[in-house]
Amino acid sequence: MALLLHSTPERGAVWGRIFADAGEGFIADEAGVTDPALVTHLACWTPPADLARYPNLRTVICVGAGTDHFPPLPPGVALSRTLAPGIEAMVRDWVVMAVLALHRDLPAYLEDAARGAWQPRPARLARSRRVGIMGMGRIGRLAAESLGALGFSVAGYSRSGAPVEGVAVFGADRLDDFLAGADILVCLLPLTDRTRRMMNDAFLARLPAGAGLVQAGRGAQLDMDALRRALDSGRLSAAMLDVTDPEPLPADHWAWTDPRVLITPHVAAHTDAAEGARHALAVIRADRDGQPVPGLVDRSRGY
Ligand code: NDP
Ligand code: OXD
Repeated sequence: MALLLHSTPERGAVWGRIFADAGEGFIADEAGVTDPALVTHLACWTPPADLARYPNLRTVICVGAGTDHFPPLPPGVALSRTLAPGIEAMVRDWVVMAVLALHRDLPAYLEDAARGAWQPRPARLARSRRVGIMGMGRIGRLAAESLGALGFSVAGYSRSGAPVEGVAVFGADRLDDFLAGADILVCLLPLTDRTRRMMNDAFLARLPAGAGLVQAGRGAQLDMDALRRALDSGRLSAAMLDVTDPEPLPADHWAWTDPRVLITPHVAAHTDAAEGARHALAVIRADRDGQPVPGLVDRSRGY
């Protein structure tokens, strides 16, 4: 019984030490597989092409939080996404940065600065700004807590509408009400059949005039042409994106040079190697003990 890591040598070195300390079988890369039948777990960002090579494979562990890029797995093989406090904290930090940037007009000040223009603008109190977070999962809840602590008026939106303490959560049947109250909209949704291209012209038109958009989910959720139209019409005042469609965003894409759009290249989080290894150990042990596997992805709903 062993875990095969399909990743970088740097990650392999950290995982190797942690697995050795834990007394668990570990293979640092495919070249080190002497007997494919020994491989019971595989950890990777993108899986190797031939998973059928491993007849005793039980779980594939995605070393990140989102698993939308995973192909179908062989029958009986479970998919686990990495649950790591570091991923969640890093995305939360990025979202707080982006919301503050839009709240305090950073895109406009950067544009002024490029021209050497000293041009103060009126500022608003955080409590007068309504932030709507789409996706009240592990990251959305953390972001809601931090933004609430900064004084923003925070609402949430999720498929189930499950309650979250201190946040008004809207279920999928109340999208219109949710959007109408989002001065700054934050997307922290997984990419699924339902959320692909969700943010299109009709969707953005339901936001208050001059709203801000913060996108840290997945690029394919936002129609980039609709984003441009919403900025041109004034429906949106500015946007900050960590994920784009496509990725990488081509060097000549309009969004790079539009002063209303701030872009980071999908860097809101990366998985700390040690945290990833600890998640993998938890998966192996839960599986061995017949317990629910942490981070189990429900592939029928897509997350
Ligand atoms: P979770 O699975 O914990 O939460 C997902 C949330 O989205 C849940 O609240 C869920 O609703 C909601 N949801 C799913 N589908 C819909 C839908 N169709 N309509 C409304 N709500 C929906 O995920 P995480 O918080 O851990 O991560 C969210 C996403 O963030 C990841 O899937 C990934 O795409 C992205 N991400 C981006 C990173 C970056 O670097 N930019 C880094 C890490 C993650 P319910 O509660 O009812 O199930
Ligand atoms: C993730 C990511 O899903 O980095 O972990 O996007």
